[in-house]
Amino acid sequence: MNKPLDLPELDHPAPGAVAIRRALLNHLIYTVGKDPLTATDRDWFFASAAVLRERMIERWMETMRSYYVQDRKRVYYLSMEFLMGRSMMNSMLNICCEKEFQDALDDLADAGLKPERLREMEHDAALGNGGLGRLAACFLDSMATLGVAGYGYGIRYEYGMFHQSIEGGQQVEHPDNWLRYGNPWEFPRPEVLYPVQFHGRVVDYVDNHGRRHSQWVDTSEVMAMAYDTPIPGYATGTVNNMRLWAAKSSRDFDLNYFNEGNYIRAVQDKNESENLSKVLYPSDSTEMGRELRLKQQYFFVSASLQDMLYRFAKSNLPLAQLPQKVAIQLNDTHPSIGIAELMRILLDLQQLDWERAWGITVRTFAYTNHTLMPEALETWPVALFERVLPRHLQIIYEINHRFLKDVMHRYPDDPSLWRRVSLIEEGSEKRVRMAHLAVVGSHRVNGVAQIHTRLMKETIFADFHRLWPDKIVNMTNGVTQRRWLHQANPALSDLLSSRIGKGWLKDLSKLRELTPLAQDAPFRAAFAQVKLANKSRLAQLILQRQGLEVDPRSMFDVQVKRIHEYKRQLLNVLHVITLYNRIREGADVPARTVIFAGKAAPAYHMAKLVIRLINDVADVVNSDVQVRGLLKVVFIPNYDVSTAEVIIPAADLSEQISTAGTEASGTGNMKLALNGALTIGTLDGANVEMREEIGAENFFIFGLTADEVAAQRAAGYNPWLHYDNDAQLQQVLHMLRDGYFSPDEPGRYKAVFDALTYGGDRFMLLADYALYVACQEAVSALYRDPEAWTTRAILNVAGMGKFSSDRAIAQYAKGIWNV
Ligand code: 4GP
Repeated sequence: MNKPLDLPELDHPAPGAVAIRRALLNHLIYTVGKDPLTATDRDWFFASAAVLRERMIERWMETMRSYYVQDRKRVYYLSMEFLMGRSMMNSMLNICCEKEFQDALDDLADAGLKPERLREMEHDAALGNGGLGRLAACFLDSMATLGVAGYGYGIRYEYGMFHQSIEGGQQVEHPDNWLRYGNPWEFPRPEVLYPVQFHGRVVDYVDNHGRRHSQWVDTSEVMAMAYDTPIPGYATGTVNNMRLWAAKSSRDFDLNYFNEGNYIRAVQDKNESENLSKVLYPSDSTEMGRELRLKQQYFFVSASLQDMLYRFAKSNLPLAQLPQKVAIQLNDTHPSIGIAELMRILLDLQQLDWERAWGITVRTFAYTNHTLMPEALETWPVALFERVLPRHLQIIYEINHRFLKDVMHRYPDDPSLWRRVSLIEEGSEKRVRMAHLAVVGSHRVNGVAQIHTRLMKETIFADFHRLWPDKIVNMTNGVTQRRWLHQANPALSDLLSSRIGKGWLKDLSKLRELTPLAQDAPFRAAFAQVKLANKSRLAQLILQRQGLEVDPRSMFDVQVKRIHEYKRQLLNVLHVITLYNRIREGADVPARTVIFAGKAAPAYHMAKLVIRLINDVADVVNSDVQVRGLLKVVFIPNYDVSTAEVIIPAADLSEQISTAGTEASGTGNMKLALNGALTIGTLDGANVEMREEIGAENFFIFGLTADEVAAQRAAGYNPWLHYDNDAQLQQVLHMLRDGYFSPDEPGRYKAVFDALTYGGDRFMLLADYALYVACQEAVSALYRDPEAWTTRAILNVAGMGKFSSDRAIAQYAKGIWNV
């Protein structure tokens, strides 16, 4: 039982802290329904959320009202994923004066409240897989901060990204029942309800004026119900909205069944339609050709478009003006069915003619591509489309017909071009190419880093680039410094602000002012002190979660991201084994703790095998006395936004080692550098631009360039050449092949050996291995000189000003949305 308490008595209350304290108690009692005497940590969390929410609501309403009154152009960010993480600290910063809230919480300690425990009570909102979903969350934060009238639209999955545990070294997936205790940030809107149709058939008819029309009939319906979450901007009154859709059955009582007395069947059907928003598909950068996935896409896009058009209708403007009032951003191809859906609405429901409908559609939509990997470009079997969305298939055929007519007109002698750009892939099974639909139906297509945009123009979208040289543009990614520096790393935030003021929170380019401080010894000492404290915090977490002791003075070498072959966690492992062998041979190297974290798609066998390998290597290395504490390997389970907030501020070295030309941008690379980690990486994605900003002398680059990778592939890359000429590499590969790390099952990693050799080494690990190992030696050498290391770490932070999502959003606003 907690101690009884007297109402507000603060020693030196910050203004407002008293009121917050009172509000906390009030909400604990009247909203949560708990006596302070028996309140749990979770009760206090819900009380805190209620207080913060309350303070957001008026500004939220005021913001929505002002958009309406000013008739602002709206930006709709359509995304299958929003990886929000926790919201409490963010709301505190953006809404409520953090300091006062903290004071109020601290003052309630004698009432049993433990501020640090309270934070942990919040379940991550993990409605996303990785970079794409987290980018959407950063963008919402920046749109609100910049006062862009931006709305996030997506799906309210009942189960988010699976929870990962490691059992016997292997990934095991568990459902993420994130709504179990309720979600205090959302507002259910049972009255905001739209029907979404599926299946059925198309009938044609002729109207009184002799014009032909189509109608989609005999469909089955699912209802989409809105849940709204306020998105507060930083240091502004703006509070935007994220609206997520949940599927509800359209018939709580199907009369037919009811009459038959088949009550159970009626309820069963209801559950089936509600399955639509049940679970997030847990694969990133890979196509998921499942019917449920296509239905999820159409479900949320249809509801979102109905909602936008309802809002637009209130302005009483003609539909021709839609592009002046509405910008729709497609976060990857996942929502690109929206192009066909808007056409259907304009043609079939609004009875516009094709040209006008098409003009409106193209000027409204824009599409962001997040990956060049061919297996990530979604295609759907025509047969599936025909069954689920027959009218949309017709419209896509018509779009394609008109588009190809134009292409044939311009390039009459190039039938292979017609085939390449067609929205329909011909073959044993005809398929709809969603990326082509997205490119053809958008006025702008953007990549997410300069090199990615260049490669888009040269490879996957080269033909489209020839057709429309102005359509493809670059919008380099960014991250929000409020979450990824200020919140995740409060000590560094305080240190920076003490020297350059707090302006960087709103204008990250201010970080440049840190440059001279790299030469200031006391500042360096303070900076190093903060890093060490963050490393100790992470060491604590590792000890708690894994019972493993790591030394905060060792170099924290970090690779945290989804597990994917192209990201080359395996190359990192090859280096770890190399280092292990050298240490056993007596080499003297600075101590390292190599930290991995990340989830593998449940059906991605090679990625799961890599997780197991990391854990097996960790077992061997961590228990080998000959290693003398010079090397530790850790796999931290269940990487999510909240875990990232602890790991990233503690990193010394950031591993960004994808095969050049495969990582579209990366955003973890930005978060790590922003927190003072030095990068070891390839010239891939945003690494290229980060190096430009930070200075090549402060950045560890190795390996083939994207052009060299392409050239070697074209010439017929042969991994055996590297194998034959490198004894050290052979030793490492043989240890894998022969079961050194899996004595209980010697053949366990034979498949890994085979993939790197006989299998052709798709991601060219062997080509980069020697350069990577040499570069790691340079890293180790620098780490031996702490002053030099810290100098460079500070210069890394100083160079990160460009990589704020505020800058990215400002560029979208100007270059794409015209707001
Ligand atoms: C990711 C890309 O892999 C990453 O390079 C990029 O930084 C991020 O999108 C945001 O643009 N892609 C995905 C995905 O997460 O699911 O395709």
